[in-house]
Amino acid sequence: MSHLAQHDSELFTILEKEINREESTLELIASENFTSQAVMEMAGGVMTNKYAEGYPGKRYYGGCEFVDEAENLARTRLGELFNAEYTNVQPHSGSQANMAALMTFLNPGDTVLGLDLSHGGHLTHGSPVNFSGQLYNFISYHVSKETGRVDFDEVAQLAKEFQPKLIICGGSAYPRFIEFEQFREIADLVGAYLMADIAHPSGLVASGLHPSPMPFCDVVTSTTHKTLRGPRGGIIMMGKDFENPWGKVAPKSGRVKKVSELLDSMVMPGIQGGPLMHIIAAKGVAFGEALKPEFKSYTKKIIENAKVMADEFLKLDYQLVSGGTDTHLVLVDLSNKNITGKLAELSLGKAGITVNKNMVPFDERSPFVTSGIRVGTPAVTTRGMGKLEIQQIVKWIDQVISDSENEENFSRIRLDIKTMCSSFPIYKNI
Ligand code: DSN
Repeated sequence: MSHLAQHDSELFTILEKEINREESTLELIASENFTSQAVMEMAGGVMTNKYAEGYPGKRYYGGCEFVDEAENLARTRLGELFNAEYTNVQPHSGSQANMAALMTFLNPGDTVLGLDLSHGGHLTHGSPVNFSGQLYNFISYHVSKETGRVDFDEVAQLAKEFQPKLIICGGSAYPRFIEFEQFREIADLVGAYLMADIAHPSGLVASGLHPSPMPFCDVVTSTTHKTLRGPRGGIIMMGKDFENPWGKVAPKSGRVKKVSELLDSMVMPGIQGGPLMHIIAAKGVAFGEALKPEFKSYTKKIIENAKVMADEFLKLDYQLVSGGTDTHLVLVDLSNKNITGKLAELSLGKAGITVNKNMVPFDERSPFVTSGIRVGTPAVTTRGMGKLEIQQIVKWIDQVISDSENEENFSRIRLDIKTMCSSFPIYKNI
C-alpha cells in the first residue's frame, strides 16, 4: 500500500480519481502532456526539501552541493538542446519566465508589440488584466482575416508608428510556425529587441521540426511541460549573451556587464525566492530525454497526428484557423456548426474528450463563451495513438458537436473511449 494511502486516505482517493481520469479519457488540451515516470520520480523526490536561493556555486544556504550538480546539468543539457549560450532553469512557470525577461529588457511604461490574446497570443503578452498590460504600453498586432497568419503588414506599420522597444512573437493558440525571421526584419527596422515565447512548440523546436528562434531573437522563453514533456515550469534562454546596453543594475549585485547576469538576478532575487530544486532536477531529466533520438520520432508523430486531425476536420466541413496546422495544435472555428466553444467543451467533456474553449480571431463572443475549441496531439501521441485513433477521435468529436444535447450519445462514446484508452495505458505500476 502506498504511503499516501496509509497517511491520508482523503487525498489518496482524489489522486486515484485523477489517475483514472487521465487513463480513461482523451486529453486533447494542446498545452498538456504526460511526463515520463522518470521525470515524475525526480519531481516527487527529496530535492523538494532543499532551500537553494542563489545559483550553483553561489547560494545563500549550505548543503547545496548536489542540487548544484542537478541545476548545472539541467542548464548544460538545455543549452545543448536549443543551441543556447545562456540558460536559466529556475522560473517557476512560463509567466514568471516572461516577467523576468520583460523586466530585464524594459522599464515600466516602455512600448511593446505582442500578439492579441484573442488572435492566439498569451496573457503575458500585454493583456490588460495581466502585469504585462499594466506595467508596459502594449500594442497588439493581429492575424489576417484571410489567412489566419500574422499580418506582417500590420506589424511593420505598428512598429513604425509606435517605435516599440521590444516585440514579442509566439503565443498559445497559433497553429503555424512562428515566423522568427520576419519578426527580426521588422525589429531591425525600428531598433527593437525581439523576444520569442516558444512555450507551445518548444519540443518541436528542440527536435528541429520547427524553426529555431536562436539566430533571430535576443531572448527566448518557454514552459517545460507542453510539447517538451517535462515537469511544469519555465525557462529563459539566449542564443548569444551580450553586453548590458542599458547601464541597468542588478537588484542585488549592482552594476553588471552582461545581460545574462541581469536575467539571472531578475529571476532571483528580482521576482522569485527559493528555486524548486526537485522541479529543476526534473527539468534536467526531461532535457536528457529530449536529447535522445526517440524524442525526435515522438515529436514527428505529434505533428503527423495533428495534420491527420486537421484533414479529418476539414473533410467534415469544419473551419480551421489558418486552414490547418504546422505544429501540434489545431484551432477549430465552430461558427458554422451552431455551437459555442463553451458548450462544445462541456459536451465533449461529458463524452470523455478534454479540450478547451478558445477564442478565434475576430471572435464576437467573450472569452468565457468563445466560438472555437483548441485541440492538440501531444498527450494522445505520448500514449501511442496514431492515425487510426485520431481519425476515430475526430469522428467522436463530430458526433458530440452535431448532437450536443444527446446525453445517451455521450455515455456511449465515453465507454468506447474508455475501451480505446485501455489499449494505450499512460503509466505502468501506478
Ligand atoms: N494556459 C497555457 C495554454 O493553455 O496554452 C498558456 O499559458
